[in-house]
Amino acid sequence: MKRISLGLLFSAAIIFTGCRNENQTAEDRVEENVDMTQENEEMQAESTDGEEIRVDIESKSDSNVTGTAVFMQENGEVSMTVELTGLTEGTHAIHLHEKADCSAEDGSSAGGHWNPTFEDHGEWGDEDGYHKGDIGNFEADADGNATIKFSTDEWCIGCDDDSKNIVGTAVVVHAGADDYVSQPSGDSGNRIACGEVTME
Ligand SMILES: [Cu+2]
Ligand SMILES: [Zn+2]
Repeated sequence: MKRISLGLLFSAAIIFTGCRNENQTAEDRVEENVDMTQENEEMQAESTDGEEIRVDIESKSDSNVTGTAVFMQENGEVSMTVELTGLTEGTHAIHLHEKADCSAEDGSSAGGHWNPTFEDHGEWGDEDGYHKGDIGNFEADADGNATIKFSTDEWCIGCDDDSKNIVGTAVVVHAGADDYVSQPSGDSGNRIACGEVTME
């Protein structure tokens, strides 16, 4: 009998100590998470996973170009699908511009390229820099149609990080191709279509 109760007491002591240690570790973990949330912008981006924006793209500069853009955020990445009709066959540039304002007949109201990180214009991913709106060039087929797919973890939809949040920009399609070199916008010609990226 004596042996058993001693044994029980011993086990109870171990369990008690065990619990205390676990609690301390859990508290440490919570503190670590708070630090990471403050420093790690990607974790903030993940918090807007599931957000989706549908954009109507209207013609500009007397073009016949219309279409839609859909942006969706999943696993900290934003995917974009743009469908356009009414284009001339060949290469055209598409960018995000800095203002969700397509009111001007020539699309100039959308401002310059969206460039929240203050870099030079360039080809997406260029080590010498590029705008966060520098999506690049695409091809329209002989019928004037094009589907453009793009995805990146350098954007988010509505997160707190202004260097990633695409809400408040505009999708702009150009008459010509982006040369990826000319400043500040790649010499891409007239703005022939525009769509405001907003969360109504
Ligand atoms: Cu542009
Ligand atoms: Zn640019």
